[in-house]
Amino acid sequence: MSMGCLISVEGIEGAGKSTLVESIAAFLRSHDIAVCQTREPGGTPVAESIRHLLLHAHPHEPLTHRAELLLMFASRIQHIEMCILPALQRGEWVICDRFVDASFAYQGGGRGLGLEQIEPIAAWSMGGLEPDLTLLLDLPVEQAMQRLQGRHKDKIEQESLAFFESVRSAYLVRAQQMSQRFLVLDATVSADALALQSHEAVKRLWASEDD
Ligand code: Z5A
Repeated sequence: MSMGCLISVEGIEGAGKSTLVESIAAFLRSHDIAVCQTREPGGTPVAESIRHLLLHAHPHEPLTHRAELLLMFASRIQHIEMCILPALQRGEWVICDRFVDASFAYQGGGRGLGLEQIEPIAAWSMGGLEPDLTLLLDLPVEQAMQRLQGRHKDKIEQESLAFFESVRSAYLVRAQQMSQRFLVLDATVSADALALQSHEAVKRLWASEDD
């Protein structure tokens, strides 16, 4: 049996990732492709427990930036080994709402941790795994905030506009550096238009797999 493909969807909060992940999964299923739909941080029971630790502030002690980075990767290792790799080996297509690039954007760009600190941890944790396709939903921060008005915010979502500007820039830099697997999409358009563009990219990926 041939290995499945790994697709990640990235962007700042409110960019429309979860909406798009649902649409891609439904699109693949409608073509009889087995799908594993998942997210980070999280995706397995243990990784979801780490997510809870990451997104809910402790009343008496802040999480340090380096502890946050290592917890993101602890959750990712658990997710890769217990969920993603087994699914790929079963031939399923894995659609992941955020993946490794989020650590470079949020902990690198947002928190200001140096790439020289993140890169070796990523290399050690991922064992050579990387997405076949990464869809980056790019949206001005103010517009993303408007979409989320009135919603309860978790710990990271309470950060400043400047924090999210840095995250957005770091994503765009990474997309330029890894242009062979990134597709940057203008996320100001409607969810339907975004879905159409993404389905075309997914079709190109499966055509290249068939070659
Ligand atoms: N994090 C990290 O720091 N480091 C890491 O390595 C990883 C994560 C993996 C949890 O992420 C936090 O973890 C996140 C980064 C950090 N914190 N922040 N910020 P998450 O993915 O669980 O949470 P999120 O990014 O905050 O997701 P979200 O707020 O749900 O946003 P979204 O999934 O991108 O958007 P959505 O839910 O699809 O849509 C939001 C609203 O906009 C909704 O009302 C939709 O109906 C609407 N929408 C969607 N698409 C459109 C379009 N195209 N036009 C108009 N309106 C739209």
